[in-house]
Parts: sequence; C-alpha cells; structure tokens
Amino acid sequence: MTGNFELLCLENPLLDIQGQGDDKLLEKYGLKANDAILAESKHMDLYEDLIQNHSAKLIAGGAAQNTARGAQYILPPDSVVYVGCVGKDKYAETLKEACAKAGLRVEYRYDEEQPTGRCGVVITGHNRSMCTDLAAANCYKLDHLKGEEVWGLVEKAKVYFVGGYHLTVCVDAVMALAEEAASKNKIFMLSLSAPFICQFFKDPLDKTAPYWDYVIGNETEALAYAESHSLNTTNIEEIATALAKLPKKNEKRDRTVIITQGTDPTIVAAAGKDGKVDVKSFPVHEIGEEKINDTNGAGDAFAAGFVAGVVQGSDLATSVDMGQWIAKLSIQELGPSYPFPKQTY
Ligand code: 26A
Repeated sequence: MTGNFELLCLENPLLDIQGQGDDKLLEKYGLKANDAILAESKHMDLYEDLIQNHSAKLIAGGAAQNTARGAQYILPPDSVVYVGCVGKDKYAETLKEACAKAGLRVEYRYDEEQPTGRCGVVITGHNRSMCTDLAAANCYKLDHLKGEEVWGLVEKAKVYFVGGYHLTVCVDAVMALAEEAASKNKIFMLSLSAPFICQFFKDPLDKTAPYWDYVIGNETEALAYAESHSLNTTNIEEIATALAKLPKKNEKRDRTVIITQGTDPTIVAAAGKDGKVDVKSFPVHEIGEEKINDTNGAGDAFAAGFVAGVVQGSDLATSVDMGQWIAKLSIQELGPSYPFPKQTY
C-alpha cells in the first residue's frame, strides 16, 4: 500500500549544527539553556564556533521538516510532502539527501542569493538552546506554493501541518493553506513552535487562529500565549480550554488543543458541538534517563506521531499515544532523527 500525499507540511528547512556546550558557551552568546530564538549579528560566530570547538554534528533540522520526516516514518510510502525554501548550496543537498532517505518528498524553492538556513543547537544536559539564522528559509514565496506543481499537491492533500515558526517568514502562504482547508473542510494543524512566536508574532498567530482544527504546543508556549493574550491563568488545562473555545472559521470541525509537558502528562482539550470542552490527560512513554541521547526535536517527533494518527484516521487517544511513542524513539537518537531499521507502532 502506498499513500497519496495526504499530508502537506510547510515551514523553514534548516541544517542543525549541534554540539555539546556549557554555561560558558551559552553566556558568550547570551543564550538561555532552553530556548529557540532568531539569530542577531552577535550570534553569527556561533556556528563556526560549534563546528571548530564543540565537535558539532550537521543534522537535518527545521521543526516541521522533522515532523514531516517523522510522519512519513510511520505512514505508507508517498504519504507526506514538505515545502520550504533553501539556498543553492551543499547544505541544501545534505537536507535533500536526509529527506530522500526518510522517503519524504520535498518541494523546495531555491533562493538565488541566500544560503540554506542554519540552526545552532547548544546541548547542555537535557536542555537545548537553538539559535536560527534563517537566511534562504526566510525567502519562501506564495508564488512557489501557488505554482502549478506545488498547488496540485496542495489540492491533493487532506491535512496541512504548518510550523508556527513560518509566521516570521510568509504569512500569505500559511493563510493560503488555512483558507484551502476551511473552504474544502480539510484539516489545518498548527504548531505554536516557540514562546517568542506567541509573544512577538501575536498578530499573525491570531490571524491563523480561527483556522486551527488542531493546535499543538508545549507548556512554555502555552504560558507565553496566556501571558500575551492576558488570559490571567498559568493553569495549562485552563489555557488549553481557552484555545479550544476561540472562534472557528470552519464550523464543521471542532477544535482540539494538545499541550505537551516534557515528561509530565500531555493535556488535550477537545471542543464539542455543545460548546463544552472535554479535557483529558495522557501519560508519556517513559524511558530511563540513561537512554536519552538529546531532546532536540522531541516536540517535533510528538507532532509527527500525532499528525500521522490523524492522517490515518486514528482516534484521539491513539494519535496522542503515537506521538508519545515516536518522541520516545527520537530522544534516543542524535538530534531530531528516527531510528533505523524502522520500528513499527
Ligand atoms: C524561525 N525559527 C527560529 C525556526 C527554528 C526551527 N525551525 C524553524 N524555524 N528554530 C529552531 N528550529 C528547529 O527546531 C528543531 C527542534 O525542534 C531546529 O532546526 C530543530 O531541528
């Protein structure tokens, strides 16, 4: 059995430059131990520093690209296509090869001027600090999405997964997918991606909110959302409920909100037809501390398992469990990767 590219994902293709760091390195570049930020000029030496002095590895990254690879890991061949912008360089080739190996179809826009985007990942213990120089990834254009071949794939897909990080890049492309989903009763799923998206990209985020059939985030993103939207609560169940109740464009589908909390249970708030919201909690698949390689990409992996479940029509509890399962596999690998030979759920 093969798929029919039911799932289309959009965001920023990045090459992760991941090394082991320490407090000194974090301090040198003014980084927090656990964060995701956009690089400023003061961060530009970090990438070479990681390669030269911290034995950094180059690994395919970009949050939604990780999710797309993970969903394809689970689903039948030819189920997932990923869209984003890269440069015409060696790093783009590395990304393309990693996706090809995972069986993921990519439709990249190639920028003529900018190099492929990089994400410096500083690992300290179970924390990861990410600093992204978007470069070409920042040059995605609606024209590319609307091009004959890519739009053909958009029309064929039944589920769209958009990384919230793309709200710093091309809101028009995000909205085109959102509108396509709502007008044809397809599924639109968004990841909150990082606290800074909820804080500093509030307006574009709010523009997409009515289109969310599913919204996925972690506890720090939920808290950042609550603060920037004056929800006056730090209770994750209450925040998830508030998100579930936001107005919805396509009233044929009820919204589901999924908030992961590291090793603590995942909170799911599902809105119902009667306006009531059903809140449930699901435990994670625990593994021994000693088995964890690093947690870079754990959230992306969770989203991969969850969206794969949604694409194959699994119920909510199963989809969440698929997310927990593949997140457990991914944190045992280096960076946002999945084990080969393949394991099955
Ligand atoms: C716009 N920003 C900051 C980003 C990212 C990003 N992916 C897209 N846009 N910052 C970090 N990442 C990716 O997150 C993954 C882990 O969740 C990293 O490339 C890493 O693979």
